[in-house]
Amino acid sequence: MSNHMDVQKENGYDAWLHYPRSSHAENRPAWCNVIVVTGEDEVLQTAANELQRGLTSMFGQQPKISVVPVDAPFITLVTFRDHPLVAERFSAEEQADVNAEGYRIRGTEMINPAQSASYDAIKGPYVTVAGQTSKGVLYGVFHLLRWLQERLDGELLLQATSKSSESSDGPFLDVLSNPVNPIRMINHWDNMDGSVERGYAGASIFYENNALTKNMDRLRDYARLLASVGIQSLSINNVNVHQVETELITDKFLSDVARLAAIFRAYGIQIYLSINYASPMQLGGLTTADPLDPGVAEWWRAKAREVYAAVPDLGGFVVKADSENRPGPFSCGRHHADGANMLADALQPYGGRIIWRCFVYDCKQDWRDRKTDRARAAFDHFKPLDGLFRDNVILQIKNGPMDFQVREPVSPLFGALQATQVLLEFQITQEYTGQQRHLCYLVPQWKEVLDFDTYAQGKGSTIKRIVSGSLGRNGSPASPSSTKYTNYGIAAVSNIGADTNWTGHLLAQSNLYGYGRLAWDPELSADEIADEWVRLTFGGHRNRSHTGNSKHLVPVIKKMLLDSWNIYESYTAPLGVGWMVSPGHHYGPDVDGYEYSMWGTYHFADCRGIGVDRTIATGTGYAGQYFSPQADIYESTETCPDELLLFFHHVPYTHMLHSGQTVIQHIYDTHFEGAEHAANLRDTWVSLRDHLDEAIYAQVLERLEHQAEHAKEWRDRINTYFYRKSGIADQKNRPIY
Ligand code: GCV
Repeated sequence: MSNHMDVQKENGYDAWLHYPRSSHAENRPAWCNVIVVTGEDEVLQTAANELQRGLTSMFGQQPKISVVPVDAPFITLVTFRDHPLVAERFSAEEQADVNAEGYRIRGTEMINPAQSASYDAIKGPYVTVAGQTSKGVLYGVFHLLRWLQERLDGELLLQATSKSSESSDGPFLDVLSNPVNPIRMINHWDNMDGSVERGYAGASIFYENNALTKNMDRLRDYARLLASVGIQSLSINNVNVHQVETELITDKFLSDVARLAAIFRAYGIQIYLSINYASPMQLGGLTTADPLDPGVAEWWRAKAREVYAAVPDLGGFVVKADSENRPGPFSCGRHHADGANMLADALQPYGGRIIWRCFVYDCKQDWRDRKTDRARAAFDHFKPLDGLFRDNVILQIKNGPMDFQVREPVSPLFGALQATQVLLEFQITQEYTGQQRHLCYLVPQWKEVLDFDTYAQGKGSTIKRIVSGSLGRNGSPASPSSTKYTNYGIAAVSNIGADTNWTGHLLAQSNLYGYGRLAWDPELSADEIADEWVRLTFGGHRNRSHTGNSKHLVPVIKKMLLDSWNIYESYTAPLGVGWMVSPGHHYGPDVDGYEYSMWGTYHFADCRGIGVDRTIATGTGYAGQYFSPQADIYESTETCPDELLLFFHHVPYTHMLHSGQTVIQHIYDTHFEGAEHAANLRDTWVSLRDHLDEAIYAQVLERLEHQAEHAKEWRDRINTYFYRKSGIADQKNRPIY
């Protein structure tokens, strides 16, 4: 039950881990009394502590942690290796089905003493959370806590979990879950001065005043959030590595890095450092950073020795090279495989990885030159290098060919690389999708990316299969376990900061949660993930419904989330053309903001039409970077999907869309509707007022009110711009200026 204190301190800090006290705490299953831990491992201890913490919060009674079996119902946390009764609980096949970070959970009624060699005194049900590794057990614990919360919230706490043994046959709980993506990573763009590049939730939680933060508790709480959704890799500084951060790999900061690593290690999270490619010059006083120079390679080998002496389990380095004015191998006339491989060789003895970003393009192009196309750049740079990278190099590729716009096609580089390990890069921070002042639940967008079929090896060559490593590449079947490294997966740019509720907009927590859940299992739907998140976040004292459960809130908030991406898209840049944002900070409408700049992001609107001709026949040829049939689909206006039309084609305003509307009328309609829908989001939230904790209600309302106003600004700027350019009136005669 909620109490006054809970309500007073409610601020969103606990996010989806707030474990509200159950109003049915008396139904606490007997097996929640004791947690039996077999094994000494640090992550296993974390798992036990997390379970204890969650159960105590939900039921108001602290379970005992024991290292020996007890003669009463209990939960046991074990790795298969350490479980004395493992063969009884899970067959060899059942164990083999669990991968390195997966888990099994099984809850059954009492063991038949005849079957049990050592636990023959147990009465009643018991639950086992088991994995090959303690990390698997930790993820299993968070699963179990979700499972319990769902049932408590819905008043569904199964009788079976506390009933007597006689009436039971079969387990009351039986789960097998394996993460689909071996690497599930978060990238921080945090600077040591405490700022966060493209951060919209306050300052960095890692650094302040060019030093490591003193607030280690906050970091630990962040580790909890990440581990609870299966994140196991974390890069802790901006890919734009400035002067001070260059020194993170020196003895000035390595002991701090080691302290950070220890905090995250306890939650099964490996940290990575972004490095400055020119470090041998900036730190080592060398005259070159040429990857083929033996002195440079030796400098990095010595550096790796030093870094790994301080942090033996460092994941490796993340590298942004030759991109947006960062140094890289191009300046020495070398290509990116030369650069990446030289670093990879230095890290190889320690099992370290090089995560090499493919966001490489000419950021000083001439806007008059209509043949140079930024969208082509990643493919043009990296396709020729396919197969040349070491085993411990992974290429990190943004989901689209431009830069995290609200709508872009999927990068063709994923399909094109047939013999190179890849990591997909998403952006959770909402740089171009409302900067956490607008609501934009991004999971539906990410789902579309993951489900996209590249046809690289025929039908079914989806992005999710490529990035998980499960699509055989280069003719050979996929088998990450047969290689030394399991170097596939997903990374995403963090959306958190020092704001109390982590993400600024409380509802933006759903994107962090959703990213983790989707990286674990890309088959989960956007709806399922939203459902989980809303239940976990709005259960208990955060709502004031008389039942204390989130029944009333779930469908309403879920719908707000699920509609929000399309709403945001509808009042911003139309039909996939992108940009139209204020230069620099990227917030708010400015249709020509980037039109005459060097950044390669144009819409080419004139009095006749709009869009970028990226066809093979008459344009930049970008459409030809896809396999057939995608290349053919994009090449023709007849088949190109409406939502990407202006990304691929320059068309007259009177061009008829598949929707049956002209381009110009579509622009007017979507912008009027989009602004209305944004206002509806606010009104819907207002309708929930009586059900919500006051402070939570107010936090979100403030953002939604701003969004509704700002959507009008977008609507009027875009509509007016195109009315003035085209001279074509709105069929419905609505106000345009
Ligand atoms: C970290 C975009 C952003 C930059 C970012 C860059 C990148 O250009 O605006 O802030 O730099 O992407 O991904 O490297």
